[in-house]
This record gives sequence, C-alpha cells and structure tokens, in this order.
Amino acid sequence: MSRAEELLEHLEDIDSLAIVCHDNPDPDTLASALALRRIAALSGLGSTPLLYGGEITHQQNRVFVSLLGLDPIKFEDDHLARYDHFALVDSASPGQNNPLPADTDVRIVVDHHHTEPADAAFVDQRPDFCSTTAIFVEYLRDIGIQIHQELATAMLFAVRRDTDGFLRNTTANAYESAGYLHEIGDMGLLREMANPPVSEVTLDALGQAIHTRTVRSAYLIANVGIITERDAVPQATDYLLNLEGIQTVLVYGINGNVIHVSARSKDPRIQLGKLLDELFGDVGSAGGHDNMAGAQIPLGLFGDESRDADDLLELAGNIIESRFFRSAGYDNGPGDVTQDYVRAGAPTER
Ligand SMILES: [Mn+2]
Repeated sequence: MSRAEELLEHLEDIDSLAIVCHDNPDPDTLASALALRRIAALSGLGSTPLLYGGEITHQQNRVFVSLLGLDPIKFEDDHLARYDHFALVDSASPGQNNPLPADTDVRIVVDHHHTEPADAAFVDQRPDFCSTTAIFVEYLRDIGIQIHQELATAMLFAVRRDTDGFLRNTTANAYESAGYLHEIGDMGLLREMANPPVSEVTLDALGQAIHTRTVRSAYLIANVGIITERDAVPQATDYLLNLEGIQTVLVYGINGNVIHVSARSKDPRIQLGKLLDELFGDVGSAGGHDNMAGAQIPLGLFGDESRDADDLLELAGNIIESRFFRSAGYDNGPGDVTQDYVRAGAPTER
C-alpha cells in the first residue's frame, strides 16, 4: 500500500479533523494544508479548517493568502475540544513551531524537516524532500486526484519558495513535482504571487538595516529598529546577504516585547541553527537550518519595563553584536565558539 493510500485509510476512519499549519505560516505549510484538505474531502470528511499560529505578515505570504482566497483561522484553545483529530503539515510535533500545546494528540504528521516527529498514527517525514508540498504532490498523483488550477499554482509557488526559486535545498523531487504542477498551474497568478508590492514599513526597515550595518570581513550585522511587521527582519537579512563580499548576515529588530533575530549564511562551514542556539538559546528560543536560522529573545530580560524602546534596542543590540562577532572570532575572549560550528575538515581561514 502506498503512503497516500495509507493516509486515505486514516482519513476514512475519522469524523473531524483540523489541519494545523506552522507559526507564521509560509506557502509550503499552507499549500500542504490545502492538498491535505483536498484528500480529506475525497475521504468524505466535511469541512477541515486550516489553523495557524503567529502572524501572516510577510508581504508575499499575505498576497498568497489573499490571491488564493484562503481562510486560515488563528488557533484558539477552544479548537482543541472542537476537533477530534489534528494533522500537522510542515512541522513534526505539537508545540514545535506551531500553536498546538505540546501534549496534544496528533493523528497525522507530514513534514520534511529533521526534527523528531510526534508519536502519531500516520507519520510521513522526509528530510530528503525539498518541501512538504512535494510529498503531497506524490500523494495526489498516487491517488489519481484531479487538482484544480489554483491548488496547483499554490503548490508550485510553495515548491519555488521553499527552494528559493530552485537555488536552495533543491532536490530532484523539487523539479519532478514542479513539472507536474506546471502543467496545471496558472503562470500569470504565479507571477503575481512572486512579485508582490513592497510595503512602506518594509522599505523603511530595509533603509534602517542598510544604515546601521557593521561589516567585519565577510560578516555583517544590522538592525531594523522597532518594527510593526516582524517579517521585515528576514527580508532585510536576505537583502543584505547580496552585498559584495558578505557571506553571513545577522539582522535583529524589536517587535512588541520580543527581539527578533534572523541570520543567513552562504558560508558552507557555518551551521547557523546551532550557532544561534549557542548564542541566544540561554536567553530565548533559537534554531533553524545550517544556512538560515532565527531567534526570539523576550525583551523582559533586558530589565526594567520603564526603559524606552530605543534604549532597549541599543542595550540588546550591544549584546547581540558582541556575541555574534565574538563567535566569528573577532574577540579572543573565553566565549569563542566558532570552531564548534565549523564542519570538520573545512578550511579554517577567514
Ligand atoms: Mn517547508
């Protein structure tokens, strides 16, 4: 029996299902949820809501949701009692980058990350896949479901986004799934989703990041200041990584009561997820992949609430900058951790 047929059997067994996207949902988790909803409909399940945590602030993600007329619902505790079963798509266990409490019983997990999956009845986790969406392409083809143009476009966009336009973490299954989706998708809609207008908030954040940048050798650090859209942080990080001579970028900014840190690297020696965890795991939460990672640090750690945000930004910034540059070897203090995050056998000069 194929994994797709197994999944169908599970779905036929249950009466109600909510599909849980990850926090700050991106196209991969949303398109995967749509595909699962399509398969669930085939098995006779009625309406399956798409739940999510965090915010949908990234301009491209907002455009994705509005152009496709999606109806994701912000997770609330009431949902736990309302649905008998939960499925996670593009995350592997409750509470890990998704809004479900850690002790929630999860029935279905479909994911392509490396993290330990929940003990669910149906788990299909494939780290060798470029995206969760590509796993769902296999299911749809196996079951022989006709998909409509919008779903194919959403899924194609998700594969493109998770691979940065087939330039990052790209696998043969990225091209195979894209080839299939391309035949059905709407290329005009795809172009619209790929080139959303930039908001003024994002433009200002980029301006601030450009002006505040500090460069040491191939390392760059900058801040976007106090922001209303947290996704301005990774957008600034991506932008600055294009600067000539730069291999690794870290950008931070304050949104609400949290400092958001985003980092990207083109340096194959660096394992950013582990590095950020070492730098900021003690004061917040951090993690990610070797080439892209993030951290969230609650502002409360920087002491008294009466400080104004600019003070806090400066205080937090000093700490973030000194930890980051120290890890990069620009300080011979006792906390030099760089070597731990450089792969064995790689050249060590910088
Ligand atoms: Mn993904």
